[in-house]
Amino acid sequence: MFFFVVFIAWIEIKVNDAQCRVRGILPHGGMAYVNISDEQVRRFDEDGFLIVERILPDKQVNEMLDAMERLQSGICTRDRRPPAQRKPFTPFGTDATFLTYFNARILDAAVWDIATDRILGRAAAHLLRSSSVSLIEDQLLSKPGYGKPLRLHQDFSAYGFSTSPNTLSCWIALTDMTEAIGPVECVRGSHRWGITSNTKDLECNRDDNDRYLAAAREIVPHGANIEYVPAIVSKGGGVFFHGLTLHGSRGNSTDRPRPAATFHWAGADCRIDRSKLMGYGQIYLFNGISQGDPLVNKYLPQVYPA
Ligand SMILES: O=C(O)CCC(=O)C(=O)O
Repeated sequence: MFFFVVFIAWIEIKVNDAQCRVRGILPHGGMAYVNISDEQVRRFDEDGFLIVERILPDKQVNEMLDAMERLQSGICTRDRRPPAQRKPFTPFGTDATFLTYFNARILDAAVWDIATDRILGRAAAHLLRSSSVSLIEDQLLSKPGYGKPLRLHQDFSAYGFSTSPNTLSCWIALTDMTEAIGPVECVRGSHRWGITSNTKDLECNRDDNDRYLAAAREIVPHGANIEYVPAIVSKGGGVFFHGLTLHGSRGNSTDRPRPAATFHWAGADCRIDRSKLMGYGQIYLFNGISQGDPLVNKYLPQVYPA
């Protein structure tokens, strides 16, 4: 009888594990089950991005949405800024295109826990083929109903302080995506096209396709196509893309806001060039990192191996 009960319990655990994997969560309510296969790494190498149907389970999607609401009301649950930096915070951007809370993890405990998750870090390290990764940025962003496009750009242009472009971004939908709501879209293969100089002022009018495409037209190799792939995923899904992959988002042609989150990691070969930090808004984030050192400190934690 005892062995029969143990056997039934074992079967139940296995069935629960399998169901969790199918639903994209870890067993027993844990973090996202993002398990990147070698085939996905190969596709990422080729395309410069990888769309993943499930990155965060619903519980974490809701936690990120709650955190965004808290920050909009000026509430932080865990202020990690140095005392001299503890000023009221405002989002970056405009009501017309989108509003972004940069580095929300420094202000909100729930965002910190999700952003620094080891499972996500492991996926990032695998895709970057890096022995380790550190988390260098996160964003909570809301594109409003009828928000304007955000033109094509490379995230590496924001990381001039890194000696290597071996960085990875992950954009996660916090609501279900349709083409009409303006999901992020990536340009296939553009991570191999070099670095655009077209980096300023990403806002763009809805009908200004030339402006939307400017960065891609500057660096697309002769004869290559500019092929966009939108991340049309359900909430919790998203896309990993390389720091040099061109991406942007078209206008939101619905009346619904389009919330999303991003996490950004640096590979082991990324070192700091402190001479390029000038103009960076939150310079304390690099406290204690000496010239030429890895991009790791208490604000930019190494999340894999943790
Ligand atoms: O959410 C978007 O529309 C674009 C976000 C983006 O491009 C970025 O965070 O670099």
